[in-house]
Amino acid sequence: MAFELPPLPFETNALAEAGMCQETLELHHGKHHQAYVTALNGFVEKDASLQGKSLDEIVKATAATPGPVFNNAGQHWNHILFWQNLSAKGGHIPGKLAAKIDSDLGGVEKFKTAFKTAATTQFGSGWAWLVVGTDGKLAVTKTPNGSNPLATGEGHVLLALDVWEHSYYLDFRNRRPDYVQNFLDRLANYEYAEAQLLAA
Ligand code: MN3
Repeated sequence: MAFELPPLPFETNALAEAGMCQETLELHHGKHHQAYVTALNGFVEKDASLQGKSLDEIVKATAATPGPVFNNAGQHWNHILFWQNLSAKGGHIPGKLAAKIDSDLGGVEKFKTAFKTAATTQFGSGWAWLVVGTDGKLAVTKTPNGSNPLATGEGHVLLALDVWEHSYYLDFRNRRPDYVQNFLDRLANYEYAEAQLLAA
């Protein structure tokens, strides 16, 4: 069974007022994410050892020797999460997640500073993450290119932010720090993150 591009959980124009325009979402979801899915399916078709494996299994199986299969599988995995992490009414941190941020990361402002530092110091393409680690504590982390906390074993993802240029160039040009701040304050779906925390 081939991998498929999941539909966005909102219309492509839904986030425009919150800082992510329709053209960004049309290109990012319809072209970039689709290209990862198409490439991954091409590799699976030609490699019997990948057939019948779940996406998680392919990411984990290829993480030690990252090449084109890992890159495209990782990017498919990452973008599935990313779309769930965006909301037109984002930015509000609900109580249970806020309490966990206070106890593990020293408060919301320190969390946002740490996340912004991770997202802006990821040189070149990559991702920033809020995870609940194997020790049960929240942590902010970053990965290059298509890698992710599933591949690195750093824990269960609560929030994912794409910092590839294709994610922000139409809306923020070269200003990655502004894109990250806007995500944290207006786009981040912290309700989704809290649900992931409670399920972890
Ligand atoms: Mn992307």
